[in-house]
Amino acid sequence: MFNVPKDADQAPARLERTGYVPLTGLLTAEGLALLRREAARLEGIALRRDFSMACMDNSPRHMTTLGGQVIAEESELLPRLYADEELLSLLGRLTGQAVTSVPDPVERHVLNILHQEGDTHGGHTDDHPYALVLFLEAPGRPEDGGLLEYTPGTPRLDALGTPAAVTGHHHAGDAYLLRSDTTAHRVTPLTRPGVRRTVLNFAYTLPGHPTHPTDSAHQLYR
Ligand SMILES: O=C(O)CCC(=O)C(=O)O
Ligand SMILES: [Fe+2]
Repeated sequence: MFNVPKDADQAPARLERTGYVPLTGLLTAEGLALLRREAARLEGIALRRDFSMACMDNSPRHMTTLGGQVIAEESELLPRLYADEELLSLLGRLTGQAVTSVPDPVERHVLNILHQEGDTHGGHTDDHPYALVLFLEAPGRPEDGGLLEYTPGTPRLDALGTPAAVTGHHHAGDAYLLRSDTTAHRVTPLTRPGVRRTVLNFAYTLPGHPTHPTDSAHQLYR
């Protein structure tokens, strides 16, 4: 399922410095094919969301989502992969910390699909320290949008869209790891029809890490 990144040992320092580590080609070709089939099946029961997230500066949500609680009922593969020992050990190496699963089933593993022109996952921080985002479909060119934008060293949403923010383009089969509770982040709008961006987001926490739950996940993944 996973190719071990070559520079995994440099990841903890990079995460500490910037909050972000790209994991180019993390998924094997077979792993990507398997996850794409699973996501296509689950998309049939996913729900369209179009609203502003009040607790995140009214940032926009225009996307189709499926929450972890539904995924746990409908998918055997995704909960198994989320808790996979090999994956947890890789995440331990990449973070330099003993990451564990998050208690809230809604947030553990979610499916996010941007599939219409203008679709965007607006600015926010996550409730849990780490997000592993796996790309199953992605726009081929940065001009098509769907870029990750994040703000090294700050959770301030108003730093998004300023020179302090950094963008990253990813291809299907790529992934990234984000220190997602203390780094503001968003996905830029798709700029044309016919372009799709599908990700799985696996959330992880640390032993004894305080949770500061917001209502945002439950609004997006009802
Ligand atoms: O799709 C992405 O790259 C980010 C997803 C995300 O931030 C989230 O699900 O909380
Ligand atoms: Fe996020």
